[in-house]
Amino acid sequence: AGSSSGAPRVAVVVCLLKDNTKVLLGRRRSSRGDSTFALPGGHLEFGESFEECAGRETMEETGLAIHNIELLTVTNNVFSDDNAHYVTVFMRATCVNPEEPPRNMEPDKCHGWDWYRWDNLPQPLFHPLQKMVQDGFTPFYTT
Ligand code: 8DG
Ligand code: MG
Ligand code: MG
Repeated sequence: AGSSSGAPRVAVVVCLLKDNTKVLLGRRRSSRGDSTFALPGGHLEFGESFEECAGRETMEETGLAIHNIELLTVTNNVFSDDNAHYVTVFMRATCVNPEEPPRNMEPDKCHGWDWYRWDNLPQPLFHPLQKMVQDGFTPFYTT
């Protein structure tokens, strides 16, 4: 809400990978992209690195500790529904404890988290993520 008609803001979101085939998604409760499936993530805070922000937001929202945090790509996103503009930094990471289930730490902002195969993603996806999928982007490790 705060960014309406203001300067572009920086968001950091995390492709949290499981078995190098699945990502963690949650259905949003928000005026921006309500009911769409999105990655964990949020606003970059003053002085933070992308890696620090990825780890902090993932912990705040899912209770999961992450590592192997790496930069994937950056996209430019203008949200017509509430006139917001984000530069979105997409990171990838894996769980420190692969067997630990995600917890819905912010139930006012999310309906809950689950793992989804990239070749069977839920619909509708949050628009910035939908754009990436349409462009053929994948977050996984290649050998
Ligand atoms: P914070 O107060 O915790 O910092 O913010 P938040 O409540 O967690 O914000 P958010 O909406 O989850 O994330 C900030 C913005 O990031 C969001 O409004 C638009 C942008 N964004 C994307 N793609 C994605 C995505 O896949 N997931 C999330 N969570 N945000 C995304 O462009
Ligand atoms: Mg957050
Ligand atoms: Mg968030």
